[in-house]
Amino acid sequence: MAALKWQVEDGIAVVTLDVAGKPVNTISAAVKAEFRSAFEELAKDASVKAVALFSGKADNFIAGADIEEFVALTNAAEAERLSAEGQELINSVAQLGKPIVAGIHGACLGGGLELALACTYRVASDHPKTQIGLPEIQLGILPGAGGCQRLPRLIGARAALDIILAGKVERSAKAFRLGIVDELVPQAILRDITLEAARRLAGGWRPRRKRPGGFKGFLLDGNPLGRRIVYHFAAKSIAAKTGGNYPAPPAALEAVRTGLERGMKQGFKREAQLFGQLAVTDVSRKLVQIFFATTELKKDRGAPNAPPPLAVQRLGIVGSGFMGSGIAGTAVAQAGVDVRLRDTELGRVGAGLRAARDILDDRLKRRRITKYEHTRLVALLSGSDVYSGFGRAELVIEAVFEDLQVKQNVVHEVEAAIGPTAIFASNTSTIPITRIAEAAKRPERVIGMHFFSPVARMPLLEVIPGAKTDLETISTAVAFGRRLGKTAIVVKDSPGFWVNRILAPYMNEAAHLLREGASIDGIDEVMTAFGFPVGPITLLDEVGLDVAQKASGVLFAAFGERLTPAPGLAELVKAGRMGRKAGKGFYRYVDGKKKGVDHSVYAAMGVHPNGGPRAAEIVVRLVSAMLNEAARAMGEGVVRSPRDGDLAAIYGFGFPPFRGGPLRHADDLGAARLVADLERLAGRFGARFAPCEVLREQANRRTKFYA
Ligand code: 3H9
Repeated sequence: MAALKWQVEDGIAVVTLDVAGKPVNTISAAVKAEFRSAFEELAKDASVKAVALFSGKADNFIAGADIEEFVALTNAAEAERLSAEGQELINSVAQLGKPIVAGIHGACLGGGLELALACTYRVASDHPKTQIGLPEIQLGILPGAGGCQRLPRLIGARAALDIILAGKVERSAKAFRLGIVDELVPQAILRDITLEAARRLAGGWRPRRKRPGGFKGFLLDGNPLGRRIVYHFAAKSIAAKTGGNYPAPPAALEAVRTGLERGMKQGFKREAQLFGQLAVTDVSRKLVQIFFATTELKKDRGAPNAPPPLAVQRLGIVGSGFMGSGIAGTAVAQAGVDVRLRDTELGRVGAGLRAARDILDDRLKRRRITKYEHTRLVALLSGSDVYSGFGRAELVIEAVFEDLQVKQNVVHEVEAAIGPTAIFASNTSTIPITRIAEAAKRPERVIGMHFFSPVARMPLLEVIPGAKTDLETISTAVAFGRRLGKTAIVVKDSPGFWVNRILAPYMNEAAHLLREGASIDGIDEVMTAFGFPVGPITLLDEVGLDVAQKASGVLFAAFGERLTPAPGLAELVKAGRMGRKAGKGFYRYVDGKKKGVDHSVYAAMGVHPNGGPRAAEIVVRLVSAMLNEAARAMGEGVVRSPRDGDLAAIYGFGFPPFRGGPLRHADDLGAARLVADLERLAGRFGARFAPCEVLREQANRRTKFYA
């Protein structure tokens, strides 16, 4: 079926793109061919004075080039050709000789925005679903259909690089402020305003654009000398953010720079060459795998044959501390549900509500929501020191003190207050859900929802069914987590679940390295160079040393010697060094900002930095410890698939995405090599490195996690 249709109304050709059988419009080879012939005809048709381009999808304009098509490419030359063809098509739009107006509602991304940028005028709906941007960098490529040329010319080098180099996607209001779209209108009048603009353009009117940015913009964007400063700082920022692990941002900078300094033609050529090189890199392949794995997960209900989820409109939260208030604020901000927060004292309830409101205030400040939305959402937050209002909640999440007895008491109290089908979720990080559910009258409605801190920012949610949890409870917890914007991964009810389990040996090993004379910042630097957003010692400070200590105690009790708690940690916790939240941990914190290493920690731990093991050994020990535990836990079915294990590690603690996740990385290293490394390490450091059965078997049979 044709994806493009058009009819001519009063001299305006109204073109609609609607790729049949797909939830979103993408630009595939077939769609390109249709565009080409359509635009040829429109150019020739004398009755057509202007064109208005719309999408036929309810909430999507164009999601970009078809990613499936470029992952099928096998060499750089083919990929370069794909980019050049994309540029040609979009150039033919720009050179149609008749004005074209894009009426944008829904995601307008990648190649979709590149097409819109070639139009004469852009009108966008102010709907939250209208997201505009160039996310290519997130896939390890660059905007390869002219985006690196047209966006800087439209909004200036600085603003364009800000979007291109980070792969940013903005709401339409921001895109309007930046000058990417010319008009911002309510969705209801998008069509009329777009057609009106087309009519005015047909009558000879031309838009006058003043580039935003004022005099500073002129100094930096408007002349070659100023732009050199912009390129210099962009290159510095790329190096700091990517540590040289991602080739796409420097390549995109080069494509932009070539175009601005040597002209569009040279710019297009370089853009296509660089696109070609990037599209076949291992980094891009890994990032694309993550995109498809994440997309696939969105459709997963969390268990085979799980029924549709319950619709959650009212949420009860017990415990108004840091986690409870974080969940409350996030639930209101993301899902717009009614939240009732309950704690034992009204003072605590008030503090929790204020903290939840802070999340909404922050969104308002960053212009993610309007004042009107803010007022509406704040009104959804309420609290009490009793369970009033819980009777109407479909879901209750507890975030009280991490103690089995306390949690069981809460189950008891909550069950007395809620309806018979309501679900009780525990935000525990260490206590088995099945034990918590032992106190429940309806254990089938009890589940774990392990959020990470700070809730508003951390993208992962571990969903943990207990032994008796029913399927609807699982699908409801998963679906609600997704509504909160989280990547929800179902994990087995076993100690540490997935994330804390595979982090434990990694954190412990970091403490062993400190004992052997490695420095705090030395370890962190080596691991950020490996690709983690922060090193293991900073991570300990972020998580809280007391929290880490508690988790490692639980894991030791469950798994014994190989997860013996990190040496020296207990002394630090005793001395009140809990990490960032206490203002002191391994690093110093002033007004919430991380300062340098607190050198007195070495003495407190009774260790002396003396250079310690070499960087390569630090990496091998830390990474092998984690991969070994991940393989073992995978073998025990702690996660349902390698996909889930990898996504949880990437979203949970930032396992380097360009390495694809711990299990994908283990596959890349190969089980035989990993086993050999682990045996060598076990020989030197003891049984904690003994390779697990899963890896041994893979080495023997030459198998992998991913087929
Ligand atoms: C590009 O444009 C390169 C150019 O610069 C140069 C070229 C020369 N391709 O996420 P959803 C599928 S690179 C193929 O669940 P949502 C997706 O896999 C591209 N398929 O929906 C899923 O398939 P299925 C730059 C795509 O409403 C279905 O659509 N663009 C593509 O939650 C529904 O997806 C991007 O990186 C695609 N481009 O979110 C944008 N996009 O049903 C990537 C989607 O079979 N896409 N699919 O499982 C997104 O960010 C989200 O999908 C979007 C919708 C926000 C659009």
